[in-house]
Amino acid sequence: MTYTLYGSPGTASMCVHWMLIELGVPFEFVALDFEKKAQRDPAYLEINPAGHVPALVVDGKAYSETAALLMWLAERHPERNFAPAIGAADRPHYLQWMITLANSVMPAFRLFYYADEGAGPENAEATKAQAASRIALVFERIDALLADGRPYLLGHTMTAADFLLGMLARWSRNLPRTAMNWPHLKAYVERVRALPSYRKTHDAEGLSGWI
Ligand SMILES: N[C@@H](CCC(=O)N[C@@H](CS)C(=O)NCC(=O)O)C(=O)O
Repeated sequence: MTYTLYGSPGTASMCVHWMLIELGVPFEFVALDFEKKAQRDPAYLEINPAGHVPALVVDGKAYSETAALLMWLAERHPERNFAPAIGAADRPHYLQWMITLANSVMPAFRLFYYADEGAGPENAEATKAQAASRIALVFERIDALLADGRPYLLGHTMTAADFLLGMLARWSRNLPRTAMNWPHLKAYVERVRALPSYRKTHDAEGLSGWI
């Protein structure tokens, strides 16, 4: 089994990179140069026709979609319990949060950071404001959930959802209200970003501005 992760520092590939580091499995990270539009290179489009990162090549076959990759990696390494088993009591909440983060929060971040894509460059500021308010609504719900003192989104153990949320919290650093504006979410962020695997990912990608 070999893993090759195609990504770009600080982007959606970060949470998959982080999970691979946390899993301690061998992998190769291929950084695409967004400045040179490497994600639109025909050779890369063969790997991910959407022209997005991340893409994960496993035993010669390419797969994409951030949340799907996290959930699949969790299943491929069941010994780490990053996904509640089928039939487990917390499985519905796990699925609910993975879908909410992938389906509501990630697209809102995409709108915020690629604001021209929403309603054209002339409406970019309104698009950003709309995106930020959508993210705030979900952060509000997550903060309420974390208020019971649970260390991770689903409870006492880390799941794939924490890799996704930990990365999305970092993306909020340029929003009018960052994740640090909610007290329980702030404590959560401080907890996950202190994890050795998070630090290692941060350093490996040469990131700054959040730790
Ligand atoms: N739905 C995709 C979205 C991924 C996505 O938007 N990736 C961004 C980086 S955060 C990207 O590849 N941007 C480059 C581009 O759109 O040209 C996923 O979850 O994997």
